[in-house]
Amino acid sequence: MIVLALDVYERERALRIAEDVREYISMIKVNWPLILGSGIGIIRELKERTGLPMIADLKLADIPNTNRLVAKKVFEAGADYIIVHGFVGRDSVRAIMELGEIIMVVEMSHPGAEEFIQPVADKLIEIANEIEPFGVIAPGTRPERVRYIRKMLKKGIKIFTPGIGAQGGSARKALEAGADYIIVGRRIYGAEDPRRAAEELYKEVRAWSSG
Ligand code: O7M
Repeated sequence: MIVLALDVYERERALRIAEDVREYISMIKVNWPLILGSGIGIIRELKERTGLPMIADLKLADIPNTNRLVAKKVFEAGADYIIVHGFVGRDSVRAIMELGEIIMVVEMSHPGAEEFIQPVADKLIEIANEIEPFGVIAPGTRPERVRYIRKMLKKGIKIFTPGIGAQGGSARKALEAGADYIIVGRRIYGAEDPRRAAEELYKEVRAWSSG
């Protein structure tokens, strides 16, 4: 239930960290820093080295045709899931879903999310309940919002919560509130010993999961 947010630039470093922490994580999330730093081929390389599902976090937010053109290349590159924004509307989201599995942003973890995205979270939940993505993004920094989103969201749609660790969110609180996966970046890849950091987090999460 830990998703590693591998936000480093360098290919070698990304591969080394992924291999080091592999046994403690469930998926790897690749965002623009790694894609721009190492090229899109890093998705398949990480997938082959670790055997883990890959999430491409591009937060796509364009017209349906452009979303489709981008998503096609990213799925072809080996991504199992693509993260998309819902605020651009159902048609843009559906265009990507026709090509593969998606995770849709319902509410973000940073303070600025309160300006625009939190006020429309109910509408985004409504879209998610209608189109049934694999999962949604909810703020690990606001467990009360995770609890609310869990309550409003159709059963079976997974909740991914970024914001754990470096942004101040607690893994335990996010999971208690209903998160299925916690997304963690700097707390693992920024640690002096990423393997130990991942192991510690894994134990913390496992201890909580088993009650
Ligand atoms: O643990 P961190 O703070 O180093 O990294 C968090 C990762 O999650 C990083 O890749 C962010 O881009 C991403 N993220 C957020 O931090 N907040 C959000 O609201 C959404 C995401 C995300 O993954 O969106 C899909």
